[in-house]
Parts: sequence; structure tokens; C-alpha cells
Amino acid sequence: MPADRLTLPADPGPFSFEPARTALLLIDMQRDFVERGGFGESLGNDVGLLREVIPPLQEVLAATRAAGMTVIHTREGHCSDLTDCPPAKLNRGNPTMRIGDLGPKGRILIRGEYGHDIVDELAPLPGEVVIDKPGKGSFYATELHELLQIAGITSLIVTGVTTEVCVHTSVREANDRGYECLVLADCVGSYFPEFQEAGLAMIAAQGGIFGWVSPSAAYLEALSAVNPAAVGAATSRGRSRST
Ligand code: C5J
Repeated sequence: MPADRLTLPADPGPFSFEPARTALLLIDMQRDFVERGGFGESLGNDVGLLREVIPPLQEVLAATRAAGMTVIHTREGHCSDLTDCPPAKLNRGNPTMRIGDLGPKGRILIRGEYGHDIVDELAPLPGEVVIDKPGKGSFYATELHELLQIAGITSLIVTGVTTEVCVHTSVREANDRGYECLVLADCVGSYFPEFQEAGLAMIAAQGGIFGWVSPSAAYLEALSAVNPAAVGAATSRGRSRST
């Protein structure tokens, strides 16, 4: 029988959630950020650091789906005429390609282009919500809050990239709207190891000022109460990959 409420060890203290009122949020796992030839690389970043997130996130996604929980994906990007991309964003930095330029994976961060879409390994299933967002936060200029309210969601399991930019912005927005957020440390990634460490520490500091942080293993262990077979299969796949 599905557990009503699950608890797992986290920083700064135990995190409790009701699976029926919790959504897994996968933030911006797009080719433009995690594959070569995309926006992230055009800014001079090593995408390899972000790709490390994909295998543990596949395990989490599979176990969350098997538990029957809500799954929501986001994509950062703009409409083709760039009317939703303010000059302050378009002209920022010194990339080799700007938003809207034609790159190897299509126009950079433009909706409908190949590079804008989510990587094959984490492709949304039919029926899973995909939120297109023009900003860093998942709640800014999107329907996310309304969708979560309608679904009765009160807690978010937060994953994706990048830790200190879109993950942080989204967790702060969610916290201000009353959602309890657990960030899975090995399922969020940054191009900068020092930002990864500091970004996670900032979330859990001061008694959990924005939320909680735990490794994905603790979340999978808690979910095993809902669906032991699915989580067992996921973790044995993880073990065989790491040997
Ligand atoms: C960035 C993001 N880093 N998804 N976007 O520009 O974090």
C-alpha cells in the first residue's frame, strides 16, 4: 500500500513529504546546456561537469515515475523573434554565439530547435508537463504555480542545471510561494565546482533558509517504501554501472 508520508535524512534535518502531494522538478536538462555545441559551451563552459548529473537523475526519474508521482520538466528558451528576451539578457556576457544565433544544434535557446529540447536520456513521457520559461526561475512568466496548486502539490524534489543559476532561482521562488523543496545534491550540476558546493550549502544554511539537501540515494531509499521493486531495479542498475 502506498505510504502517505515518507521521511529521509537531509541537511539541515529530516525531510518529510507526501508522494501524492510532491512533484519531481527537472530544470533545464536541455542539449543547449549539457551537450557540446550548445549555449553552455559557447560561454566557455565544460559541459562534462553537467553531464555527470544524467545517470543519477535517470535513476531518480525512473523511481519517481514508478511511484506514480508527478513529474515536471522545464526548458529555458525564447520565441523565434526574441520578443521575450530582454536586451539585458541577450547582450550579457561574451559568448561565441548569442541567444538566437544559428549553432550546430539549431538556433541557440530558441523554442522548437533541437538544442533547446531535453536530452534523450531524460526525455519527458507523454502526459508529463513541460514548462517553457523565458527566465532563470521556473515560476517567472510561466503557469507552474497554477499547475502545482491545481494538482495539490506542496513539496518539490528539485533537480537539474545549473545549481547556482536556474536551480537556485527556482528554489527561492518556490520557497517564497510556500513549497517545501528538497534539492538532490548529485542530481543538480554546475560548470563551477566551487559554485556547486556553495550553492548547496546556501540552500540548507540557517536551518534550511530555502530548503533541504540530500543525496539521491536517501530519496530512493525513502521511495522504496512506495515501490520496492522499482527502486531496487534502479539501484542495482546504478551499482552495475559503477563497478
Ligand atoms: C543558465 C540555467 N545557467 N538553466 N541557465 O543560463 O541555469
